[in-house]
Amino acid sequence: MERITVQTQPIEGQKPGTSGLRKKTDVFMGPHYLENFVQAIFTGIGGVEGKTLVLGGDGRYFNDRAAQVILRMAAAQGCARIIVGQNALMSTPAASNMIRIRQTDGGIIMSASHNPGGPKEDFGVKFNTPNGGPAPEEVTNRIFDATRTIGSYDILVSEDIDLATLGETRLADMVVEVVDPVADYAALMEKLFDFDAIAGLLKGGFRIRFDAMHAITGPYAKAILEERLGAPAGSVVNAVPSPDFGGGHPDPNPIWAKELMDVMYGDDAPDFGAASDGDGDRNMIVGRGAYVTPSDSLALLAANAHLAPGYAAGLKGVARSMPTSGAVDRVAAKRGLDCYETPTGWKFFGNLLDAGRATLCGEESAGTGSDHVREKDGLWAVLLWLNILAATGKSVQQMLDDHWAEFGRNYYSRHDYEGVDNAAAEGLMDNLRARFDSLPGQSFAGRTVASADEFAYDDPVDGSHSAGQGIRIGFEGGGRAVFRLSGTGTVGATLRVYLEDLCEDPAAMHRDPQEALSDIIAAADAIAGISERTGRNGPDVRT
Ligand code: VG1
Ligand code: CO
Repeated sequence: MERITVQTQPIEGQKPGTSGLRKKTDVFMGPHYLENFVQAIFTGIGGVEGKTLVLGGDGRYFNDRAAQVILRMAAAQGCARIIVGQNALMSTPAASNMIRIRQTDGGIIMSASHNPGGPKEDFGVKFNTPNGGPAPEEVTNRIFDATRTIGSYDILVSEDIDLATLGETRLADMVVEVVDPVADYAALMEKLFDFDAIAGLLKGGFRIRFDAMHAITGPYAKAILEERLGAPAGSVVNAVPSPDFGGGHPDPNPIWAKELMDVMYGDDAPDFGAASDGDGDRNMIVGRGAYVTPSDSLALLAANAHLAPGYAAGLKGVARSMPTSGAVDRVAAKRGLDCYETPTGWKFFGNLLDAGRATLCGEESAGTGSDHVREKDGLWAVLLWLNILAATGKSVQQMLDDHWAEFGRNYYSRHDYEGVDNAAAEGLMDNLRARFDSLPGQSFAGRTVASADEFAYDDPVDGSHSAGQGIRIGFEGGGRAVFRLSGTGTVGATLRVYLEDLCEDPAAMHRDPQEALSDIIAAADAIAGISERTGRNGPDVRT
């Protein structure tokens, strides 16, 4: 086996976004593109010599080829061991768990998460640190710096490594350990939740439908929900990971998981439905005729997590990303829990979890998780919900009704404008920034602005500062509109507008969110000039 040094030069734009580097697949497949970025990761973490890493991905197109390249580069650079999921597959939360239980020096996850996959769609690579979490900004900045100075990379010339057979092989001096990607994760879930209670619920005729959206959670959900917990075969649908996710968009929300929504709102709907995303860290929860917004799900899990064995001792605190609704804050206030507000992206929860300040975390984008790993975790959320339903004997709708009766309801919706012209999107944000002083006191669509600013975060654990994390407009009476540009897209800009209003009137808990938020929506448009500046009549996606 020959080890060679390949000359290369920096490639523009290899800057990790909200969660790793995501680009069109053909960009990633271009000359040196993947190799440059992988080398930058290695350089950014001080080299891989003597280290142990985890490697896995969500199975999207190019996942298998990319894995071979990463293995050859690691072997050429003295890496001691790579623990790789069978067929280079591993969900993001399972990879986080593997990094932790094997105490590795980190891991590389090949995924563009909820972005579609295929030759014409998206691919991505991210590095997770030894705590199992996405690399914090200090590390991604070092990686980005390395992409700008790279001149060469070392790689082995070798045959492909067999990743289908479990067990250990060698690539030069490096051990390649092919593992079952599901087993350790399933064992962790069994420790956290009352599997007997959930199995009893299912045995009693409680029907579930889990939509894996042709992505990585298929094998996990089959093993856990059907094989261990006894849900009837067929409860898990779209369960075989496919390189293009069946031509779909593996993002669990009412738009992209419409097939599931139709079943859950149709005749003879099951009691409980759920879906996950490309890499298995997101979740959508829907009862019979009852969609649960992710912000409500976080609040409801925070209020009831103690019903599951893994959280019986109570929570140390909770955290949510800034654009996530304040529903969880109301739970925290009533229960006397610390509540943290972080920028968007799971990497900002890592320090709080490591320091034992928060147990549950969540984002409005269908991400919930806890200190059991350092990523959000789709199936974990599904199992916690099932555990709570088994313990209370309530339906999803009853859980929501009781929650709103106790804590009030934070009506919430996110409007996404996708593929917007970059300059138009930046212009919209800049225009808002320039008006922070003049907006308070002005009225738009009947709502008066109380505050206007741009969110910045000072990490309470390591003191790091992150600026420019989203523009917040607060209205008198408690409503809110937040404006942010996405950091995970690959074409143009995606403008996200997050809309929220608190309702404490018991007679008004069952309104359609779009209708309940109509004046906040109109005010947000009037303040930012969304339709005028983007040329769009309405959002592409409302969740
Ligand atoms: C989006 C979500 C954010 C999430 C991120 C990664 O980021 O809004 O909450 O953490 O995706 O999730 P952005 O920058 O596009 O708003 V995943 O499941 O795609 O890793
Ligand atoms: Co994801």
